Amino acid sequence: MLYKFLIDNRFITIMKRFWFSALLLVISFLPLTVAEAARPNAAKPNIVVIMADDLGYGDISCYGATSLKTPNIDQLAAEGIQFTSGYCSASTCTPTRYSLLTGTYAFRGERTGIAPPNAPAIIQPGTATIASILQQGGYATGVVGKWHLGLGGPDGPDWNGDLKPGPLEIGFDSCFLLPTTNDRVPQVYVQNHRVLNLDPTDPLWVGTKKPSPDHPTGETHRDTLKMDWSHGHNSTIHNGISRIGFYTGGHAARFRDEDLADKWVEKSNEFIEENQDKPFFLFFSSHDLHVPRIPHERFQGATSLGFRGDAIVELDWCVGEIMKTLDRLKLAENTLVVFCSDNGPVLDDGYKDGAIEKIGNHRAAGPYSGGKYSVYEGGTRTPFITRWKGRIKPAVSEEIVCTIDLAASCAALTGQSLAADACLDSLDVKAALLGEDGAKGRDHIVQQDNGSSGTYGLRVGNWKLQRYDRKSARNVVVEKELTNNKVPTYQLFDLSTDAGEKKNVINGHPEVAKQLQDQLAKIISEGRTRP
Ligand code: NG6
Ligand code: CA
Repeated sequence: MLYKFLIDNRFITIMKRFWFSALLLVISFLPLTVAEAARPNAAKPNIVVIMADDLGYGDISCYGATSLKTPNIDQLAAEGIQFTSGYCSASTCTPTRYSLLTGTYAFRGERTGIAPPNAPAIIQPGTATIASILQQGGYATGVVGKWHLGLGGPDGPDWNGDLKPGPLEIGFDSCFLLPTTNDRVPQVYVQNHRVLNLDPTDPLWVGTKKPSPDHPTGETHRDTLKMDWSHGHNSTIHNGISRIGFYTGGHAARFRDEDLADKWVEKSNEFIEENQDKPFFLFFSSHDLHVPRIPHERFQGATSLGFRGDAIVELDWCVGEIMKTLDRLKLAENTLVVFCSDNGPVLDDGYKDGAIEKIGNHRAAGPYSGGKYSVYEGGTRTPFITRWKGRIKPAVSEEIVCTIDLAASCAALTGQSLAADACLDSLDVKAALLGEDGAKGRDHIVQQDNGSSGTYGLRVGNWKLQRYDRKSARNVVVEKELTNNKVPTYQLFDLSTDAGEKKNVINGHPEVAKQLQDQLAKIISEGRTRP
């Protein structure tokens, strides 16, 4: 009896201990499990892509600028990887953004050149994009800022109705947009499928012809403008600035150019706050420093470079605000931040804002030639920074990476597989983006200027081939390299000794030229470069 009692008692004690330990175990894992479920983990980090507009390689202090200071972007670079061979795929906006989203070179697509104000959606629903891939992977996806990839069906945007297809039809859960560019009409925000604050009694009309003989334009009312135009940009006037294209109505919906940066920050912060408990993908698409450069009054005069420099300082402020939000919400350690540009720099892009007169010693494209519209390195070799606190070791990297690679690399990073016909030119350079030991970037990169075809650059190692199918090329940007804009079909440069692409060495290296010409022809004809 006593024996049985002892056994029972011991049994109960053991069981008690067991249950207690089991309970402890469960309790100790509980917060982890809840946190794991609620918060993104290493396998599903948040991803924030910040794309500047027309920002050149030499335009920020960590890339060598001394005429202005960009402390927030510099800090990002100091905490992450600063790429010296980071590229965007084209030297104009629409094709680079097309490639960023679809992971496919824009020359393979149709109507992928600089989109006019009434352009229909360029990326069709059903196309895999970096956003749709991450959305399928459980990410909340949002885009805030410049779109410039068209909206609406074949007839173009229905400005007074539903603006679709658009971002929401290709993988974004939400959007808050500058629908085209700040120099193209109309100056309104688009939130999801609608123009924000549109008064139905004052409908918005957008067109290519003067709507009435007395419609004020940059030509008829030039003396009233607060910023004069230098070429193009002489149609409808809004906020004292004449634009590309005509519009009437939608007055309650119109924005002030000065307020754009604040709005992008406000809407991005809202998106991050709302989605802080799940993995999110935010495409922060700044309008800075695209013309008309009208920074907020508090940034006007911040630099000696005029509004072009001031807009860079405004961009830097935006970056700082987004980083502050990540810090405040304790998200910096599970967020991969990518900072990049959509094309190289341009000084006078159609308005007299003093960019040329005030440039001083500032070299917007750094050591490179060309800029926006050009396949010289200055057109596409642009600032490129990745930061993931606690995961990425700070470094400077010479590996070649491109905005076109973000789709495949983010797919790989988050464990998504790509369909065979998706993202045809996006290479998985995840290891290089994260700075893993010995990681390699690309072994080649195609650069293009604008649209479906015409002008290409191909960099392989330190060799750079330029191919001009069109006999004239717009290349008047930062420097004028071409006499009368007439170019031979092919030029070859050795970037190891001639980063500025000043000396065409094609005659001295016919075999290299042939190899690169064949490689480029194959890249174009084979329809894809992703294995
Ligand atoms: C050009 C515009 C330029 C800019 C560019 C697009 C003229 C004369 N020039 O056609 O000002 O708007 O298109 O820039 O109108 S991008 O960065 O969006 O590609
Ligand atoms: Ca641009």
